[in-house]
Amino acid sequence: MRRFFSPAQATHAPAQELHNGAFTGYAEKPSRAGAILDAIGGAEQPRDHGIAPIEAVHEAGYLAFLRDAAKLWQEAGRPGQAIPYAFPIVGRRPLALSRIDALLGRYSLDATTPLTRQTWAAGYASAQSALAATHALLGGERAAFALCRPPGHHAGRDYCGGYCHINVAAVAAQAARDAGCARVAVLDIDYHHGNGTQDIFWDRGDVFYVSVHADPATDYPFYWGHAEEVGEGDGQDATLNLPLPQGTRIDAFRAAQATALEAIARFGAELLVVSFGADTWEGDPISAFRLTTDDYPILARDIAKLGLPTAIVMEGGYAIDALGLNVAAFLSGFD
Ligand code: OKP
Ligand code: ZN
Repeated sequence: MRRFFSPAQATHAPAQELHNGAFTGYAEKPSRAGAILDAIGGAEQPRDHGIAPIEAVHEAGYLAFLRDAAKLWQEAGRPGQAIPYAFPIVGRRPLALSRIDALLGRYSLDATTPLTRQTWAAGYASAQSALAATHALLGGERAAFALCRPPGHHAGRDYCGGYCHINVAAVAAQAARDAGCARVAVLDIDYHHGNGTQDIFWDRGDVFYVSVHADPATDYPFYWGHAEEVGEGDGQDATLNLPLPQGTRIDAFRAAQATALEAIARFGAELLVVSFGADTWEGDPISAFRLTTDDYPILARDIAKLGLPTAIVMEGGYAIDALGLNVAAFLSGFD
């Protein structure tokens, strides 16, 4: 399987994140990428498909913010990484904002996604890896892997959060649509619900979003991913949420994924994007499912049986010592 990664993706390295009321080391470390590369035998550097496919799923003002935030933070005399602390909760009227703290709150879902001088370049490169995987499929490959770090599924059209800035799965899905695939599906099997991807395609009937994830009653992102969220307007029933309790093991996870796969087949997708997180693994430091390394090829083979061209984009997975093996195990299921 072709695999894509750009070295620029490793440059985003926040020092700390806010966790349970105190600062701890940032979980979404650059070394995640190295661990995966070692286990899968390296990757090709993606060709640059430019900014247009990113602008197709993100608001221009948000992208400008991502580009400028760390500079504005520095110009305000602040050391280190930019972090928001005040948020214009749902319903605030649009305002012309200039102060960095106002911008950070406007364009952030949470306070656990610090921005650095390298964030934009890393996020942009991560999206290029996702685009390279999509174009490999359009060129005839059955499956391709984008080692997308930073991840993307928590980022919406105009907000970052959950370690995500550019929604790489959405960029990949939209690129497939723009290349002529009439119907595209995104299957999200990261531990966390992909609120950003859901939001981006919420009212669209051409991209089906289905997620198997930890129940938002107990887990981040809390405000999205409940079973009753099914999309609206043209997107009515083009969103499917399958939340599972903490402690979930392979049998229940596989059954939920089977429900997701049946729905994707019924939808009539021509191309599939898989948001893959290895944070469903039993030893993940921030998650609470109980999948084992040997479970990943089983899940992957079930997906491969759909017979759709499949772009696998990396999302979470924070047990770095096991991460490479878990990703390699998942990819092996597509051989
Ligand atoms: C990103 B992905 C822990 C607080 C929770 C957000 C989790 C983001 C997960 N410090 N932080 O879906 O794996
Ligand atoms: Zn996750």
